Amino acid sequence: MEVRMVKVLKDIMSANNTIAAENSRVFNERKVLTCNLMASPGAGKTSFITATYNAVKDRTPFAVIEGDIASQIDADKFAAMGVPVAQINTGGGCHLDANMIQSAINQFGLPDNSILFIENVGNLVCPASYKLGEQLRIVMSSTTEGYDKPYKYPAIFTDADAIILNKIDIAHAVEFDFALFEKGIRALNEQVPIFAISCKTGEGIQAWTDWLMNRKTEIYPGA
Ligand SMILES: Nc1nc2c(ncn2[C@@H]2O[C@H](COP(=O)(O)OP(=O)(O)OP(=O)(O)O)[C@@H](O)[C@H]2O)c(=O)[nH]1
Ligand SMILES: [Mg+2]
Repeated sequence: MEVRMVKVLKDIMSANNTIAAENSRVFNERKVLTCNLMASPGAGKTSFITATYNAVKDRTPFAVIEGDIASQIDADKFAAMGVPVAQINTGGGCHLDANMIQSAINQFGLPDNSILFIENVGNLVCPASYKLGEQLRIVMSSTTEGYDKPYKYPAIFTDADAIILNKIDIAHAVEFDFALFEKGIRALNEQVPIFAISCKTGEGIQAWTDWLMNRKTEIYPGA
């Protein structure tokens, strides 16, 4: 009997890209700089968004969309700080998609002219394939994961707009190899800026937020 191949994945991606383009149009109209933050579970995504918020909150409105398989633990942290936040629970799904973001942006007080951080589901594989309408794709790795993540999960690092290396305060204890990490990144993405930071000590946060605020001014001059 003949086997019929069904091109479901292509259709899913095409539908996702259409909605991502609609999201992008909304973000541009409202001058919202949207950062899609992708990393492994526990790399420090929530800590990083918190450190970024604390560094820029006097200069820009700020909002967060949290993506998790379950729970609203991370969203509760931002709500407690007074940050507009929406929680998406994927119920098992390993990534956010553009449709989820479209629903979320209509359901919470996303301020105009803001920086919107989307904390994607902790995973270095699936989030790489799904555009959300973001302007910046931020990929984080942490020293405790080892230097080899760019070699093992190349796709997510290849089209990143910025790479964050977190937990440098404990790099020595886990014998992290900075040179091999950077070599792995450069083989995939020659120009991407790499910010080595510690959310615990605050090291590197200023250089990162200077870059972020400059990108906001370049993308939305005069906003
Ligand atoms: N030493 C050290 N610990 C950190 C740093 N950043 C985060 N952590 C710790 O790492 C753990 C995970 O941090 P989170 O910010 O919750 O990580 P996450 O990526 O948001 O985790 P999930 O949302 O569960 O995927 C917490 O215990 C943090 O205190 C850092 O720079 N240095
Ligand atoms: Mg988190």
